[in-house]
Amino acid sequence: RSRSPHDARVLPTVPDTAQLAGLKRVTQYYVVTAFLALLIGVLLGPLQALNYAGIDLYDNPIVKALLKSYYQGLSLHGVLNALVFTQFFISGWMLYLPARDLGVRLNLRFAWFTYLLMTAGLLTAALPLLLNKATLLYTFYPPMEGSPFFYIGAAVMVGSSLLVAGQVIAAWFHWKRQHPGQVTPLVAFMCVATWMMWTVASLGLVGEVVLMLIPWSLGWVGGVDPLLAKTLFWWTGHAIVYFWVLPAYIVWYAFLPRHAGGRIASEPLIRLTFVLFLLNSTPVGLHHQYADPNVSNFWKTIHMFLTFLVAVPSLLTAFSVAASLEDAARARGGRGLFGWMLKLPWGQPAFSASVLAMVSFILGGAGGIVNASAAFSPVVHNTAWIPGHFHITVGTATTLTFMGVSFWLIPHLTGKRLPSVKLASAAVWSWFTGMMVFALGMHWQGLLGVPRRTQISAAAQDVYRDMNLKIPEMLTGISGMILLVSAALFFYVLFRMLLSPRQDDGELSSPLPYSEVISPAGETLSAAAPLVRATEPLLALWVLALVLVLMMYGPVVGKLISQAQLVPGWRLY
Ligand code: HAS
Ligand code: HEM
Ligand code: CU
Repeated sequence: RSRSPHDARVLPTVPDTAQLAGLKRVTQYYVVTAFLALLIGVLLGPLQALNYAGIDLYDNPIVKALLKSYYQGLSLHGVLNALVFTQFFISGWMLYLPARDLGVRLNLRFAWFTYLLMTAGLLTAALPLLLNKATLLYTFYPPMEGSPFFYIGAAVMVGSSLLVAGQVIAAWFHWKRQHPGQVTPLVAFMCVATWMMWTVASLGLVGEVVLMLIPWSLGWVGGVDPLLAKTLFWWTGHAIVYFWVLPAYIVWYAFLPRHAGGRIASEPLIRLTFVLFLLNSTPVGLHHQYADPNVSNFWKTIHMFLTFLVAVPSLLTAFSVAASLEDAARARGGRGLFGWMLKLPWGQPAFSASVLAMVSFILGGAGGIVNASAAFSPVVHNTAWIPGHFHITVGTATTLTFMGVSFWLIPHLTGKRLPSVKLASAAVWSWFTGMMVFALGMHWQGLLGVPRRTQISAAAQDVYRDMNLKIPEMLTGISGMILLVSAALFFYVLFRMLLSPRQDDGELSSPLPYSEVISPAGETLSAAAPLVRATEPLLALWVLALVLVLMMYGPVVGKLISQAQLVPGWRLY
């Protein structure tokens, strides 16, 4: 078995114990804040699933006391789950990993400042959400208008994530200066590439919120151009899905093989995958806008082809991680074309969470390619199919992977112990089952023409009378109940773990699960393969990514700016 340079550093160099303890603490704050957001966000999900089963609980006195409307609940659900949970978890995860992998000393004051700023942004945006003053859904399309606090809080939150990006990229530069001619270690490479991608991707949203929505909501300008705002939103809004899923890819590539008892297939291939995401994640956003006027079909078609292209690094991931799993299973004595799968450690929650997340993502990814096809889009756009798609991408591929990570990361950070492998396993399997049933129900309803973002349970009974909706409605309702049980199991395990006494510093009892590599990248650039050398200059590739986005979005945004028509805001809630 060949070994990667990582193996010598299974516990990568740590500057000193105070630095390590501080780094672990700030990471823990990020991760716990993330899961608190998920807890509230997820509790609203079953109500929505019941809505799509034709059961309206929004008149129930308890629900009514908490939520003014279906749409207030849906706004909270989307923002807390998709925007807050992900960003906080990722900010902690992708600060800690590269710092450990590079063995660099971070400025912890700056890390705490960033965490506090992000939390202040979160609270500023949460207040109007809770007061029903920002019931705009998580996409906050104008001319729907909310409290300026919501936009300001959102801007501060996203801005803080860019500070984390800056700190990690700066740490990498520092490492590069100290290690001339060396190949960046794999995990750090993946983190830096992801953060760089996010800096390019977030420009659209930052422009929209800072230049348009904040001045408008403060009354400094009389109106807003809805299509320009929406276009800038999706500049960020597609790439953000890779900001959510690439941290899960890091788990699948770097740590899952270890959980399975196998090896990473190829480091150069992984580096290629992340560079492709850096270059191609952003200039695809128009696939959310096929139905919008005043954007030419020419650019929509270009973005469609670029979308198909950005599926390629995910396909590379699928085959390469499958190879790792097969390697693991055969090492455990697995045989046959498919029989080897039985030898995988399905009862280990840190393993099963990632693999079940990946299984859901096979279907989620296939659905994404349907959505991206301009010919199919009119059938599925704005229907229940779309929530079906993204609950098995962000709602499972990302969320279930992060849940699985928490089972070893929290022991690693805090020196506490996972209280029950059985309950953690039950949480994982029930989440997977619940989301697969949910996806079936929602995709099916979507094909029958049921719209998304609709309080369908309160609509006149005969609106969809001609359709045979009974079975998919039932599936959706049942899935909501399975997911409620699953969430209860997961949060029970999580809080019992967090509230248990600390046993040690977590370094030996729950080390970072680095894996061996079949084809490593090597340590020095001069001896490395051409693909390794070509992927190492991330800064140049980052500039190229920026140029590509400006090429693919410049003409579209330029035309919208030149034809801008400002309209006043609406409050529909
Ligand atoms: Fe998407 C809408 C297209 C990926 C999330 N997407 C959404 C929305 C969200 C979302 C939240 O083109 C809704 C936005 C809204 O509110 O309006 N999506 C795609 C495409 C991909 C894709 C082409 N989406 C994601 C990911 C998400 C996400 C990732 C979150 C994390 N999506 C769209 C389009 C729309 C859209 C349109 C707009 C729809 C509309 O009309 O409004 C691709 O990136 C997917 C590529 C993925 C694959 C799968 C690779 C499989 C892997 C697992 C392998 C498994 C193994 C396990 C090895 C090709 C890596 C084996 C197991 C053993 C036991 C051996
Ligand atoms: C929307 C259910 C967990 C992210 C929805 C909708 C349903 C639902 C039925 C569609 C509402 C509509 O279109 O009117 C659930 C259930 C969950 C769950 C039962 C588990 C208990 C999650 C998780 C995430 C997530 C874990 C992400 C991490 C979203 C987003 C929306 C949504 C972004 C779209 C909101 C919008 O359209 O503005 N959810 N969900 N959900 N969900 Fe979930
Ligand atoms: Cu997209």
